[in-house]
Amino acid sequence: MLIIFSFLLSVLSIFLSDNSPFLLAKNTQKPNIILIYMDDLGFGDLSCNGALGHTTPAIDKLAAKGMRFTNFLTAQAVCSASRAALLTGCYPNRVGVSGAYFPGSKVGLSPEEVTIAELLKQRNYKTSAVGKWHLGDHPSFMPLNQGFDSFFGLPYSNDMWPVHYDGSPSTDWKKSIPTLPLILNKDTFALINTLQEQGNLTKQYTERAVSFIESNKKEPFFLYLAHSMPHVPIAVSNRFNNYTGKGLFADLMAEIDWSIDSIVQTLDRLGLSKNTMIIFTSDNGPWLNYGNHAGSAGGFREGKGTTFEGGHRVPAIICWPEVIPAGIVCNQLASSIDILPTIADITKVPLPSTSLDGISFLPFLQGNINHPIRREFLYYYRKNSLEAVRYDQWKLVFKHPGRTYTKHLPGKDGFPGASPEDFPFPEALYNLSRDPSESYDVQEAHPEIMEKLVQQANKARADLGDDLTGVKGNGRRAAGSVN
Ligand SMILES: [Ca+2]
Repeated sequence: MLIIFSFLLSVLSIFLSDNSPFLLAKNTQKPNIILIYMDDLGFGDLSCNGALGHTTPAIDKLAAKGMRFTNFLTAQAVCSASRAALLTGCYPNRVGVSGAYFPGSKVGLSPEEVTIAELLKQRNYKTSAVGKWHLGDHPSFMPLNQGFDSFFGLPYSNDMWPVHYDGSPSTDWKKSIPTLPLILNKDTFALINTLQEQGNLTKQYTERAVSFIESNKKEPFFLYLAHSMPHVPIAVSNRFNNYTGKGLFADLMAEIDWSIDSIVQTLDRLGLSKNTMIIFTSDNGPWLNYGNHAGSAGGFREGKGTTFEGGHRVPAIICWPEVIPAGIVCNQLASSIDILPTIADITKVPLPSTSLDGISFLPFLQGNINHPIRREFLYYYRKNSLEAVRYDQWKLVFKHPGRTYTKHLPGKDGFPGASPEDFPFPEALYNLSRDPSESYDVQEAHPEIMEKLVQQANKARADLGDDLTGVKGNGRRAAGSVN
């Protein structure tokens, strides 16, 4: 009897320990998905991650209702590259995208690449992109050609305009840049001429997002809300002007927090909260040389435009009450490139036939939190330089010229301080679990780890190439281009 009982118990435990996606209930196979992508928001800019200068109560509450990641990396610490990776599930250099595209760019994310929106169209989702695009502003690269039914926002960054840091008309090279256009679908909806007008962007995006949710409450939808802020120049709407008494950056964080709260309240009001998956993250770390107009990397080294953790480690929260247990903190390594395969896994859409770099973390969201999501990560920057590789907590940084903010006085009130681009960083091995700020080299103590990481780097170079060692790589695809 005891033998039969223990046999039944072991069968039951095998069944219960299986977190494979087929255990998702039918109604959770088509959740609404809201992907909120911030611009230049640092790891240390949320109060749930330890922010000191302001609080973000609505975002903290979202984290408390879902899962907060503390070891989540953007695929590359710069605007266009990170967005290409987010929407395709690939390292940006695999899909030929690097850096930040300027207005009139002749290249963009190839229309041949399959985006999250295009995947979800296969399951009849309604899709909308609201906010900053930045994957090429030529009509053939814009959101309506990448799986989105509608678009409202800026084609690129909010500092790509002929206006000086203090809001006066530009007198330098920027005066040749066109006036910043706010686009509705394919056409110019309004021109943004002043900082005061930029101050309405967060509010305008939020209103569009809310209205999209309201009009699609009866069918599954995918909303990609890519805020332009807190990328400089920062500005707020009238309501948030001097709202906190702690300066413009704190006022802006209050408005961003209000925006997230508005989305959450809308879902609650429409009864959609339980089966909507909200993903909140950022494209890269803070642009530190902007001083009081920049965010915080929360103690991680350097910031945007570098392969140190201050550039790559970004806030990440996923809330989906129907599936994810509340209040979980996840310190497993994960990346924005894992979002597309996770969404494909949930919605049972076949992955694109081209090679992909992301890994589904659905089992993890379902509670299998002790199993690693991914163990490896490649830190590429510039055109195609492999500046560092990662295995678990180990990070090998290769000798490379790079941007540094360290030991340079930051700017103030919209004016940048110095951030030299060619600082000679030496090779170093860091143990991120003992030394999260990458401050001491442990190469000599861990020759076996060095060997493993060097092998990992060589494998990556053969696939994706590396400008630092002159390896071309054979796994890269071309960006889209126009004449
Ligand atoms: Ca950015």
